Amino acid sequence: MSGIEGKVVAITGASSGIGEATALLLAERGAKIVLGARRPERLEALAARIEKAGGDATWARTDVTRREDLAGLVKLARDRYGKLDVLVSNAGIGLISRLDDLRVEDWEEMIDVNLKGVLYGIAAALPVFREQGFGHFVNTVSTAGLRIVPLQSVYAGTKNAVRTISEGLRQEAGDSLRVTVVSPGAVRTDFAERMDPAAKAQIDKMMETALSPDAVARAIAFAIEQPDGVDVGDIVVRPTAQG
Ligand code: NJP
Repeated sequence: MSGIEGKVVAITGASSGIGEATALLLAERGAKIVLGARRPERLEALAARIEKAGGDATWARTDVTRREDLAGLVKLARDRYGKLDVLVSNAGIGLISRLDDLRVEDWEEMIDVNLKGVLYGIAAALPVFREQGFGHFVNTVSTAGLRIVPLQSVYAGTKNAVRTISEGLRQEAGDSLRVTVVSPGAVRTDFAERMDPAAKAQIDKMMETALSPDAVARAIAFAIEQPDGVDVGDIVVRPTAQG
């Protein structure tokens, strides 16, 4: 199937920022949306907003650090809509800091959410995509992995691990599945909220020229709307002002 109309798209990290903007854009263009994140009240409100605008959405509380939650999200898509066309693994956290600070728990949390969370999504969706004979993985990575800067090394490492795994997945996927990584630059979202003050200062500076999350949503839509045989592998969307 080409285009976006009628596609069933599950999105992790759908409760805010890029995930929320992607859900709204794809729903507006006729996709059926399966929303996942940990804050149910936000998912419920977003699903209601989509339905009020004439779209179709459902949701499930999904913590991507729990493998069974990803399995549940994929199952919800199939139970409710009969298939899953696209899994957008977008949930991510950026607990950036200097390595000297030894914030080992933050490192582990980023590995659990940004890396293992994507792997659990692959584990949940790949058998389904194989059985269906079609499917598309879209993974949100980062320009932090393209231009490595201080404070962001562990975050960038998790994102580049996903970049590497996505390329391996693409090569193993064969001719019926698609794999896309999207690297946002600075985007105005809640992303920096949990950062410590020194790290937040670095990000706040970048936020002065940050993009609206819609810019990344449009890139994701571009990858999804391509005809079946066209696999958009890698998209970088950054502000023109970003160095
Ligand atoms: O940030 P934010 P973005 N299980 O904080 C969810 C990447 N990125 O939209 O669970 C499930 O508004 C959280 O939901 P909740 C970034 O690395 C961004 O900017 O309800 N979900 C929320 O919906 C990330 O991969 C920038 O708290 C979990 C979402 O993740 C993606 O863009 C730059 C979760 C985060 O939304 C979206 O982030 C860049 C869990 N355990 C890459 N933990 C940027 N904004 O500048 C968190 O290069 N979430």
